[in-house]
Amino acid sequence: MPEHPSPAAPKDPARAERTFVMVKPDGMRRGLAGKVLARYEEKGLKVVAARLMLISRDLAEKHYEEHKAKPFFPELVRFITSSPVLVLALEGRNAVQVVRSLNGATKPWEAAPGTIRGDFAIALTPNVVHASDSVPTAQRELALYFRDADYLEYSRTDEEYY
Ligand code: 3AN
Repeated sequence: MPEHPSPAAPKDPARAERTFVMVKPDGMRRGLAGKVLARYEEKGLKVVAARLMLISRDLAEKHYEEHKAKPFFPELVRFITSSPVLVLALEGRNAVQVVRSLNGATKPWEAAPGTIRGDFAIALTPNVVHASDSVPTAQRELALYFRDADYLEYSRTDEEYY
């Protein structure tokens, strides 16, 4: 590994895992996007795609497909479409697991202090962030929000440490 990899340096496959992250409507409306993004960046994950968007009802139903039969499904769809969200593709070593750890438990009252939900959330539906729970889920969710052309290649100056 060269000390200063050039932007054209071949990508290390171990660092190529990608995950999908969303700063939910509550996170955006509370002005937490910057703090949330900083946690992923500081950990060593690279933003490779990003978009501020209002999710359509159709997309929300696809996103939460696995919860379709659950009683809280209508509330999930209503909430996620209620205001713009920031969607991100993050890349790095074990990106899926790293982001889940940084986010903390789904139920914010179970989320450890120091995690995003542990520090910033107290209720269940507005729990600031969503992130893919496995590599196959990440592939499915990334495909819902991003096209190939949305991913941009660059190297971070601190990449030698990750
Ligand atoms: P995560 O977002 O941590 O992957 P999931 O996929 O189990 O959690 O749930 C999706 C979202 O549904 C959660 N982020 C949370 O906002 C909401 N949710 C999960 N369980 C419930 C529940 N029992 N009642 C209301 N909302 C829930």
